[in-house]
Amino acid sequence: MAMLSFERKYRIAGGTLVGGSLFDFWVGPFYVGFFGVTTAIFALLGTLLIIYGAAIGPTWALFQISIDPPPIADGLAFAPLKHGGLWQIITICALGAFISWALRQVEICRKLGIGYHVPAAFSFAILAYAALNVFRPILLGAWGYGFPYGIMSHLDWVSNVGYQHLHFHYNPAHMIAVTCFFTTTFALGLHAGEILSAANPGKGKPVKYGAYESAYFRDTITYSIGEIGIHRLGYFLALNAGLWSAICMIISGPFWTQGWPYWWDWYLNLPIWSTG
Ligand code: 07D
Ligand code: 07D
Ligand code: 07D
Ligand code: 07D
Ligand code: BPH
Repeated sequence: MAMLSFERKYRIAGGTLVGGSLFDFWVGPFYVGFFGVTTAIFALLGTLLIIYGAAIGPTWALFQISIDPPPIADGLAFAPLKHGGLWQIITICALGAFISWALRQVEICRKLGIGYHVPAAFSFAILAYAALNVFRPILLGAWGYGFPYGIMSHLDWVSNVGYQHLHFHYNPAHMIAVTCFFTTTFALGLHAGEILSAANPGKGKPVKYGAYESAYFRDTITYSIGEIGIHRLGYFLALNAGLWSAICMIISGPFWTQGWPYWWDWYLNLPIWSTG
């Protein structure tokens, strides 16, 4: 693959967190690094274990393959390989691969001399995964509360856990998370549309720039958040989508055991309704 002259300039030694210059090289376009090696090991092992789990399981139908966690009765103990042990090792591999991937991103940032915003954002996705399959099961006392690794089976899990709380939409942290997801898409729709419209003004017309973009939003909604502002807003919304998702699940079970509609009883119990 052709290398940009810019890339040649920045492909320099140093900036690694671990391993010094040992893995400080590129293979084609890929930076390797110590954490590239650990990502590859965890990812390969985890994937092979999923394939092994499928091989000893009942089906090769892609959508039906499922590697299940141990039964809830087993608590937090190590499980036999065929009864949840595979799920436990795959979970360790998955966390190892995700965290290694984030640390490799940190090393790339250090080489480029840029901030750590991307790995910081990815760590919110890792947090959401860990909330579901590490923190929540530990708080509830059994690995069996984690979600299974299967395309359809993990959807069954989401639905089941939702209905265990009667009506999951009533979870207030879920509302905040959904609002953040909807608003992130909303903001990206506006921002991407705006940039594309300025870059594509029509055949023969000059490409437009920032002042036009701001003027468009001032005309439409009286206010433009600005060039840097829209990226700060997007970052804030996306990170909060991940954060409030993690929160909405950590509280479901460990801190609120009833159906979520009952949480709103505080509203019905406000003294204001019983006066007069
Ligand atoms: C587009 C980046 C690329 C990623 C892709 C996914 C695998 C799985 C493994 C066969 C946006 C690669 C897929 C590595 C192969 C085996 C064993 C990211 C993009 C293309 N889900 N989920 C999907 C995962 C959870 C939910 C699709 C992963 C939670 C719902 C895919 C995780 C809850 C729906 C998938 C995870 C949940 C899906 C598309 C981990 C709440 C759908 C994902 C590790 C978050 C949709 C059949 C996508 C679907 C879907 C993967 C966790 C809910 C299979 C890896 C438990 C409601 N999920 N998911 O585009 O079509 O992500 O399902 O946390 O409707 Mg899921
Ligand atoms: C419709 C908004 C249009 C807004 C307009 C503007 C004003 C002015 C003024 C502020 C489309 C209005 C402007 C009023 C205001 C001022 C000054 C946006 C619209 C024109 N689902 N589900 C979706 C997930 C489940 C169900 C879409 C996930 C359960 C139904 C999206 C999960 C069951 C419908 C989605 C999940 C269920 C949907 C929503 C997980 C419930 C829909 C986004 C993790 C038990 C809706 C077209 C959207 C749809 C829809 C996601 C679960 C039911 C893909 C992630 C299993 C009935 N779901 N869902 O559509 O498709 O935005 O609508 O479990 O109707 Mg779902
Ligand atoms: C932030 C742009 C500004 C918009 C704002 C919303 C009103 C309603 C009316 C009290 C991203 C203004 C609110 C005008 C006031 C009365 C009677 C956009 C931003 C500030 N929903 N929905 C919300 C609407 C649908 C679903 C919140 C509208 C479908 C789920 C808000 C429509 C389905 C959840 C809201 C619409 C669905 C919400 C935050 C129209 C599938 C939540 C919205 C006209 C899409 C979340 C309590 C947001 C929540 C939420 C408004 C349609 C599902 C009240 C106007 C029928 C699962 N919806 N919604 O951030 O907290 O949008 O609910 O189509 O969890 Mg909804
Ligand atoms: C967990 C993914 C992390 C991914 C990582 C990377 C690889 C590598 C390699 C491609 C967090 C993986 C990478 C494997 C791949 C290559 C090369 C992201 C994660 C680390 N809900 N709900 C959410 C809505 C309902 C329920 C979140 C909407 C029903 C439960 C979001 C609706 C009931 C859980 C959300 C709706 C219900 C959730 C998901 C509508 C079911 C969760 C986003 C419209 C009957 C989950 C932390 C997320 C959660 C979650 C949205 C409806 C139940 C806010 C829009 C009422 C049990 N719901 N939901 O978390 O919060 O992303 O998880 O009705 O567990 Mg909900
Ligand atoms: O590099 C990236 O993107 C190109 C990083 C990434 C990110 C980043 C990255 O920088 C950021 C900022 C985010 N994701 C942000 C977010 C959102 C907000 C915080 C949030 C909504 C989200 N990501 C969600 C998701 C989802 C959802 C919703 O389900 C998925 C599927 C992803 N993100 C996926 C990804 C990857 C494409 C990439 C990324 N987000 C991280 C790549 C990575 O970690 O690579 C190393 C690991 C492997 C190559 C494979 C590991 C294999 C395992 C060992 C075995 C599989 C186990 C797994 C648990 C099975 C699951 C089965 C399912 C059917 C349930």
